[in-house]
Amino acid sequence: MSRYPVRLTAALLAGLALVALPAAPNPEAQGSKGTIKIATQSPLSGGQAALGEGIKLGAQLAIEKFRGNLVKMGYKVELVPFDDQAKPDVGVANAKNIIADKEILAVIGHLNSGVAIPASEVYKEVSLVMISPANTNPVVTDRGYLNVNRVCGRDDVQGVVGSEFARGTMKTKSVYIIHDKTQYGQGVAEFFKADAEKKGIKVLGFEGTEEKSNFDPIVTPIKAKNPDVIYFGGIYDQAAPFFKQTREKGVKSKFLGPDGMDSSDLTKIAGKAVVGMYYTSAAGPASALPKAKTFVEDFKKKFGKNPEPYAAEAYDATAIALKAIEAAAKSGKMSREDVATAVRKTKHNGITGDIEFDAKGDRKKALYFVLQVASDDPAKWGDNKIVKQLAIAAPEKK
Ligand code: ABU
Repeated sequence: MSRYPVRLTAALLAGLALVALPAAPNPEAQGSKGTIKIATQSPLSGGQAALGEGIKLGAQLAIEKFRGNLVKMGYKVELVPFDDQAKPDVGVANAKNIIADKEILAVIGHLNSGVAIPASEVYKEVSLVMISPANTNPVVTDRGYLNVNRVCGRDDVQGVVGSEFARGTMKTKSVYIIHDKTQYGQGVAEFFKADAEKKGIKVLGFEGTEEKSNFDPIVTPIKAKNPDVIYFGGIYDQAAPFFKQTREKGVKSKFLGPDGMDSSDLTKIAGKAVVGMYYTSAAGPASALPKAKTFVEDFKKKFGKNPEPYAAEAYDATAIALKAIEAAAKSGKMSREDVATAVRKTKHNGITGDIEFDAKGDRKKALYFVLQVASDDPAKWGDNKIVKQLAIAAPEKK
């Protein structure tokens, strides 16, 4: 819709709306000013679809809940979900289609930092704002782009939360580290390793693999070295079969990992092998978020299942996007850059807490958790025990 970037026309229309529109939305008038689209980008197919679908549904619920004011102003507000398949090239191809659709004023996504980073280079070309619910790699925001924000924490903090827990609570003396060679998985594993070594934990191995099914060649040397802990920097679709096979081979080491483990699909695939394991997360579990109670109830009622981790963050990210678009519409300046500027200034009391962005787009104070898997029943993922809960300020750009 070419009229959004035209500030004068938007201002004129906003002015007319004050005079002409009734207080309650008139269904026939909905869309009279055009359509505003919010895109999501996340994996909706493949092994990481559980988390990706949760992000899409969290955004959908927020649009239904918070679009009222924009509808009253005469806009139709729609969700347009894109499947990035957790693949950088697919995310970038989608991003090119997204920027070509001028009705899209915000992107909620991605799940994978390795997809978000190149895709956001495309959004940047047209100052299209991206609010990430889940991307934790520092590079996402350290580039200092006006259009890139996240409501979750960062791996340079999460890795340290993990190593402190490994040393302090788990009394770990030795660790074997596996990662998935992605920007996220290798990145968080490196942050964990660097701090673990500082704390005197002996790193017996540090290995990257893209293997998804047969972990025999990796498990054999781990078994020989018998580490106290095995840390997996990656995502549950790869970690779950790895953990399962590791236990089947008689390895007794404890398991630990970052937020890539945080999905009910971890237990769906690995079953009893992961019960009792610890993981860190930057996704707020519903039990730690009193304000998320209604969200969880609404989500279950509408979609017939529990929200996966990062669905609540997608809900908050979408609420922020809508609030910013509303502010931009009211000011009569509604270009994509205007919306990006408004997002950066938005303060939001969301279901995951108070959200405010710093100058580089990080949440000023983000939540971090250490959790323990409670059951091999995927439906009980929400019952995982919160062992530690922290709110930590985003690190300054180095
Ligand atoms: N932080 C969880 C999802 C993985 C990523 O950031 O790439």
